[in-house]
Amino acid sequence: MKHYDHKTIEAKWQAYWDEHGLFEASEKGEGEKQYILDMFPYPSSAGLHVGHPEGYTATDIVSRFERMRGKQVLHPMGWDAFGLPAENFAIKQGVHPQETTWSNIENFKRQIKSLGFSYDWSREVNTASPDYYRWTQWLFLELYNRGLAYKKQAPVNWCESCQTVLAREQVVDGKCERCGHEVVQKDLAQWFFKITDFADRLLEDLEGLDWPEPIKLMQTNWIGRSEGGLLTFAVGDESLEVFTTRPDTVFGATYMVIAPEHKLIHTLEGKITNIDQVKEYVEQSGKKSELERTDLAKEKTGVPLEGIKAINPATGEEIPVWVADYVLAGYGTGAIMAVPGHDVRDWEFAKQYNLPVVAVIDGGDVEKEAHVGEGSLTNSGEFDGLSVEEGKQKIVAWLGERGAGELSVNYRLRDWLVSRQRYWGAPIPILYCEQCGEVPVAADQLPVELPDDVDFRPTGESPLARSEKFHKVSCPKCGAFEGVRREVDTMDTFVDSSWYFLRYADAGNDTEFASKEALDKWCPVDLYVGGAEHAVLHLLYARFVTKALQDAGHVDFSEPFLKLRNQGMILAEDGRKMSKSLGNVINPDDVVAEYGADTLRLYEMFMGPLEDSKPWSTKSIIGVRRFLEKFWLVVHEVVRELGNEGVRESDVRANGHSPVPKDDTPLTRLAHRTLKKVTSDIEQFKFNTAISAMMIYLTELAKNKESAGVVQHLRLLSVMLNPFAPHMTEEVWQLLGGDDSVMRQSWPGYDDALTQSDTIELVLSVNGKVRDKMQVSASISEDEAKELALASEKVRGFLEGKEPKKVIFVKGKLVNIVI
Ligand code: ANZ
Ligand code: ZN
Ligand code: ZN
Repeated sequence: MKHYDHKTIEAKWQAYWDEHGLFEASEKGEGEKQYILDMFPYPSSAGLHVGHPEGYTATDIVSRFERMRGKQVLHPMGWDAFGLPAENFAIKQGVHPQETTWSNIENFKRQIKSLGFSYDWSREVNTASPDYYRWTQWLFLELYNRGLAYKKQAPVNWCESCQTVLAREQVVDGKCERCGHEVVQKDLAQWFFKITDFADRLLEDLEGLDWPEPIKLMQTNWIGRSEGGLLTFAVGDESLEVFTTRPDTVFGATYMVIAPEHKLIHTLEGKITNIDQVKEYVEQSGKKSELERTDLAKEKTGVPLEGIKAINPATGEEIPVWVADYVLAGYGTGAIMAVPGHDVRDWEFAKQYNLPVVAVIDGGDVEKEAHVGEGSLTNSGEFDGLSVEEGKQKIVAWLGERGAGELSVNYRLRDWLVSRQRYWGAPIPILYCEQCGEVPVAADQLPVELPDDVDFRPTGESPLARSEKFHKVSCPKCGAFEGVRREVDTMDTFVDSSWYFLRYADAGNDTEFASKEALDKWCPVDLYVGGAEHAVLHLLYARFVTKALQDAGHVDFSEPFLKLRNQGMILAEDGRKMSKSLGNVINPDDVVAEYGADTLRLYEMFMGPLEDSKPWSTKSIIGVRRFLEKFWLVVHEVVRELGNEGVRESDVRANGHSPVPKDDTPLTRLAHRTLKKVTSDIEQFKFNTAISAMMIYLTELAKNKESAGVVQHLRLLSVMLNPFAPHMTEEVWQLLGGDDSVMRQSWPGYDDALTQSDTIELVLSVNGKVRDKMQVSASISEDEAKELALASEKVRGFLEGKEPKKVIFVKGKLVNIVI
């Protein structure tokens, strides 16, 4: 017998699938469409991590399963290829990012292909190639033309040492993630996408999505909708607006605080008597990150604006105005009314600087701590006695009559900062003309290609600024050649990935980002799988872009991903995170070489529930390999016993090529139960328990090698197991006389009647008390059951030698003996 030689088998079937184009999603076809998508990887130089094939195997199982169920499946793969690591490598080693990226992609593709995933490679996308980023630039212009992309001066995170703007998530504990240098706030002109216009739709539409609840919650919190009031306080001739979720507490506002960036500091500069001290404070807080500023545990700092006072519009009293960095410039109005009696941060600040604390909601002791809970209003004039909710409405209305208040909704969500002072990204398609100002590049001039005559060393300005070639351009508006420069910033890579799923529908299109027909045919995505680390940004951006494109009439749906599932993290054997520095990284190439792709796939699905984090275990991978070897062995033994002709005949004799055995034997009942379980487990993403069920089935098959229907059972197992272990099941299918490729077989249906267990647990009781249990055949007769009950040792112990008065039998359940 041939041993299970995974190398030859896997190479053979990968070539076969390729040659027959079995993974290509066809534009024509009958079945319902299913768009099954993986989050595309960044092709790093480290190559594939064992975490990648976890999600990829899950979607591959579902894709293969759905194809067998007659669906038309679109299952594509591509590369999120722009990004910082390639550029950093270029800075250090002098190798052009294009070169490293393209060779990394080649390596990634080889690795992914070696795992037998059923991707339609004819639709591969690469975000760093001009025929892709041309459409990323087109998207930018679509947004620009609809007023959803704009440039404005804004405080951004800036690393002095790297000389670049950083995304919020690249700032770790106030330091640059790359070099550890302190990050400062800097005012720079940057490009933004107006995602805030979509805040309400982004919230409301979450409801209809089949996504994990924690992810929906994180999106909800990120958008952070708060209802409250905008209240106006007079400060001399100026006025100071604040956003508050607690207008009911306005009588307790004993001071105000503005953010260090607030413009009032400049407008009132002449009146502030300690302006030097204030300016010094403003400069110091510019060095802190948002996290440090809002950290509840950190001591609060602040400086009073001496020489000015505000008037509380409810009490008419004069109150001081402070500048303190626990108030953020980018939220609400960048100023607050401080209510130390009922807000924790205000309370701490007031205690520290000896500011008055007044209780305006009863039920607490504000001398000891802020009372943040419910209660009725007090010290609030005519509003005393109202509840918090009533107070909010009535006080805003009352202040509104005097032009000092209105209801308002505020969002935590900010506009999306998309410009980067970096090289390896899509250039922003905007020109600056001395005559005409900001001018968008004409659509037929796209792509604005990345120049290659650049120096990557960071200087604070995008490397594109120093390319000669790049700026040789005329103004599309006035035709001038002189005094025209291109925008030198590139786009955040999250822009590239905000729309890539649309491109797969029509990846080769060179006149549109995708045709209407192709989008109608395939989109939106039916199933999306990836890590939970993309819970907020990527998913939110893709949702925003979809809605913007819907408004522009380019797509007919409002949500890109109907169903989302997360995969957990695969940890090292020692339970720690796999990392190069710990030397505990498992390379998928080694696993494929030693055990085979089928084993790796099956093992990663067998490790536990998909969404859980779980440690790698070499011992378990060997166990999974043994399962495949056992299947291989049983098939070979049966084939040897019957001969090839015998295999064919026995199959026809069994029941004319029906995929599932139909006779009423325990083995057939097990087959139907297994099929039912595997079917519903795949539907529910419970791949590990599906595999266990197939293992049990195989154990029984091995015990029944000689039985008449065994060929049919083995064929059934190769169909069921095919989505999980596609290569070896093809080989086995062929050995068992199957025609064509097993992946082209229909997913078989089970017979529900045959899934009923053939044994039941029979309960034996005496006078209604359970005394014994027994496994018996489900079809046990009344007489047999009664006989068994009376013969039970345990039952006899309770009969005390008496003759039973009555013996009651309930079919399928119990025998009760009455004495
Ligand atoms: C008075 C007050 C009294 C507040 C009270 C709270 C409790 P959410 O729920 O997150 O929207 N706030 C407003 N703008 C701020 C800023 N730029 N920086 C820091 N804090 C700011 O929070 C809204 C509350 O956060 C507002 O309501 C304001 O404090 C504070 F018993 O106003 B409140
Ligand atoms: Zn840095
Ligand atoms: Zn011009």
